[in-house]
Amino acid sequence: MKNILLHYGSQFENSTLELLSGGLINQTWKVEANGESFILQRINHQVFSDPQKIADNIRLLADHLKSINSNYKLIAPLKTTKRAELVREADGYFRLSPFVKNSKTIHVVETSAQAYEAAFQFGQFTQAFSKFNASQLQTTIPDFHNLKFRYQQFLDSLQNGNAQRLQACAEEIKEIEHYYFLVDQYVSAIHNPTFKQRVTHHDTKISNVLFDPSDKGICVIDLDTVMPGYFFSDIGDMMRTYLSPANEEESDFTKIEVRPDYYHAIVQGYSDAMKDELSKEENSAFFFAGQFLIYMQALRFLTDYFNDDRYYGARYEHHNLIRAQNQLHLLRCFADSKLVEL
Ligand code: GN1
Ligand code: MG
Repeated sequence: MKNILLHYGSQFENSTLELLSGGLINQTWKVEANGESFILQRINHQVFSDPQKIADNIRLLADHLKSINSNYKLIAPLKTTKRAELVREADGYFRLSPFVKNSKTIHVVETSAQAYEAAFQFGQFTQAFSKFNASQLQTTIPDFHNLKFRYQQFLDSLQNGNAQRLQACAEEIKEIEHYYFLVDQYVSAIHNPTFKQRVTHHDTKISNVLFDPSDKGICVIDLDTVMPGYFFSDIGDMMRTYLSPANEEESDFTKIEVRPDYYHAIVQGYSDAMKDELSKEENSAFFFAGQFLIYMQALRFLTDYFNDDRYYGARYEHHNLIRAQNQLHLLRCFADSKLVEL
């Protein structure tokens, strides 16, 4: 780690590192050097096959903000002494960003006010680029939130996956098939010109928002999956991860519930930040957004279980099955919640 940091200058000679609890894909550390704080991240290059695209995207976005004199806060990575945005090592790519002073991250959403703040921040992020042509961005993970593609990967796993696991999961397979109408709804949405492709974050979990000490949102972080996309991706992942007090790791499914006040907070926060960006059709698709993303995550966990956990990994034998069942349970709770459109 010290070697990596030295690419950024000699002030990192006496630095200390603390591993921050990370996601399933990338790893993150907080670095202290010379009285200043930074964030160091290792990018999983199995998942992001060309990390330079991430850096190029962030630079395009930063240039755009500058060209319109926007004061939107975008956290761009620091450059090495050789002016590179990434450091390549045998075990992946690393990048260093400034740590925003007086900021904190939250790992579990505990109030609907936090859900509102986060949704406002993700809405504001997309809104800040409303005059930017999103198709200029490069795709850092192809077909990342393409539900049709995810369904095809599921079908492929039914053909080629672990036979024993497939045999034991007839119930789950049936349930996944039962929700196929969501794939159809997704396909018709993306063919509908009133659903616009915008600058979309694609990873709207709460730990990707920085908060100030009084729980006001400051900005969003982790721009790896920023690509052209649809509002229902960002809204959907907020619903998937904020509505229930128990997360995707919970194996006691009785703890999973859908909190209506959190749903309304997400819709309100996002709408307040987006102002009149969303079309009438998009405004009627908030509930679809939640179904779309919860379903896609159930599909991805189950597919990975059939593929012997090669994408998400597993900390115990049936980990990805539990995660898939958990998400299917959440999907059922969401459908039963009778949440009406605002
Ligand atoms: C992965 O690494 P993390 O936790 O931010 C995944 C998301 C999933 C999430 C499920 C690049 O995100 O799409 O929703 O796991 N990211 C990638 O926990 O696959
Ligand atoms: Mg991420």
